[in-house]
Amino acid sequence: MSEIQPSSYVGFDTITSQIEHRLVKKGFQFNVMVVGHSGLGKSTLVNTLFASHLVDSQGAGSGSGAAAPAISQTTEISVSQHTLVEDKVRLNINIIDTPGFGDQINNNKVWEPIVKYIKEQHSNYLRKELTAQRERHIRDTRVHAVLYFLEPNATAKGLAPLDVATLKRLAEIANVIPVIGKADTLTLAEREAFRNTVQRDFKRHGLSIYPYDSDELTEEELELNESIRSIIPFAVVASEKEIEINGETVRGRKTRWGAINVEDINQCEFVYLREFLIRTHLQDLIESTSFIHYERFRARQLIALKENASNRQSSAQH
Ligand SMILES: Nc1nc2c(ncn2[C@@H]2O[C@H](COP(=O)(O)OP(=O)(O)OP(=O)(O)O)[C@@H](O)[C@H]2O)c(=O)[nH]1
Ligand SMILES: [Mg+2]
Repeated sequence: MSEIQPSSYVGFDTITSQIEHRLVKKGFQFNVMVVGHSGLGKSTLVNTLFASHLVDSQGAGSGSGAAAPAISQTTEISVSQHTLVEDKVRLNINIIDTPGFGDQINNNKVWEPIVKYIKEQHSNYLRKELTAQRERHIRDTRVHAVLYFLEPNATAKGLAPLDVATLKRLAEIANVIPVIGKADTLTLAEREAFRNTVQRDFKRHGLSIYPYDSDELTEEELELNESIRSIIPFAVVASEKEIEINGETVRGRKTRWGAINVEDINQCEFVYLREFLIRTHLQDLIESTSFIHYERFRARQLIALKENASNRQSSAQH
């Protein structure tokens, strides 16, 4: 028996462009959250991270130009929506800003509202997935990346106990990307020393920090992850203002060592962070959320549902 050979060109090699066309039409949804101690520049950073690339913004903290309202202390979890378009690809970014912790007398369980928010998004997604008339396209509000802000520490003291406790809870349910806020308050040597202690602490406390390695990754991808891991936490400087450096207007800050252009890769890692989020790891952040964190949540919920049902059944029989 001979195998059936297509006698002429069938054309299924266009499948990649068909998929691409569909993805581009649908656009991508990416949700990023900022968490950490109060006053570390979380709101300033997320308000400006994509500012130079935005085409449209809505909601709290959507200002990106010089006329934007001043950033004030964040008092509740708030979501702002932004859209980037590049080469016909549409990227919808939701930024979830959260109130910083620190000023409460009781700093116990500061992570609770944040954990609750992340789990609620998983729960909403699961509910939509389980309805009989399943929507063809479920709007994704799951948190794909949590930028966790660490207080800049010139004496290279490692992670504070509150950070360890919070990171532990968050790393179990989301992709956590630690950053050192207000890095302009440290010298380059101090940043490096702090980074090294923090990296050591991640290992010491068994914190599972993004990116994750897996058997499915290619040699090249593993190498990229390794190099990313060496600069985590990213030392970032944020600014809502524009300043003049050598006659050029740039987004920056004046510091005691001179002016810093936040977009200059020799002065801080703001650009690396942005590239990492939307250029090199966007798809992986979305997939890891779906296949690792959401999947874990989903499995637990479904087991709990089943147990509840069988408990109800057995109590009804007695
Ligand atoms: N030196 C320095 N100051 C910064 C930086 N980023 C923000 N600031 C300033 O720090 C102050 C607090 O910034 P926010 O962005 O409101 O800080 P936050 O982390 O959102 O604070 P909460 O909303 O209270 O959690 C503001 O005066 C900012 O201008 C930075 O990178 N370096
Ligand atoms: Mg804030």
